[in-house]
Amino acid sequence: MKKSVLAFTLFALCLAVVPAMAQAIQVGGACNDHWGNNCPFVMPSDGYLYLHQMGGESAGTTTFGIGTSQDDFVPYYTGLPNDPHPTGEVLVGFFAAGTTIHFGMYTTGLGNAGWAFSVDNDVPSIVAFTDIRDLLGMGGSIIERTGQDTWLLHLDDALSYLYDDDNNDVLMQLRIASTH
Ligand SMILES: [Ca+2]
Ligand SMILES: [Ca+2]
Ligand SMILES: [Ca+2]
Repeated sequence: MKKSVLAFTLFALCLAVVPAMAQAIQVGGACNDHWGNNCPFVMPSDGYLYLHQMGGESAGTTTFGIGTSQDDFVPYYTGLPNDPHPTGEVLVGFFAAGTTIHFGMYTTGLGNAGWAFSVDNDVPSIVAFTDIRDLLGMGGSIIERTGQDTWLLHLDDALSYLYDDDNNDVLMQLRIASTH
């Protein structure tokens, strides 16, 4: 094969693959808000926000918490999903109606380690906090309303982008209560 033909073939391959990847990311971004939050959870009313880990399926080990970066990350659970600490519900705090809650995760496994944040738009974060192929049938969202005051986050962990986007690595319930 002539060099010029080879170069053109490679160029054509790039043209075919790069838009496909970009489109996949855009589909994941279908539930983003104007500030780049992946599937943002916005407080529907004033209230106390509680988290409750509900297990999950992953070989990785995840610390889940609140934050927008490694610098302000506050952990609430470690050892997810297979060895959670604590196991029961935890209080995050009081938030006003309209507040977007920022979640973060740190995952280790198979010699790797990585972070994902609901406010970040890198590939690990998009896989973790959105449903790129809409497998859950919620328009790309991972936030399932499960009751009057409860929601369930169908999260991938922060290393899942290396393997899959199966939206079941860490299941995290959110509950809002007017008192605590
Ligand atoms: Ca996902
Ligand atoms: Ca996964
Ligand atoms: Ca999984």
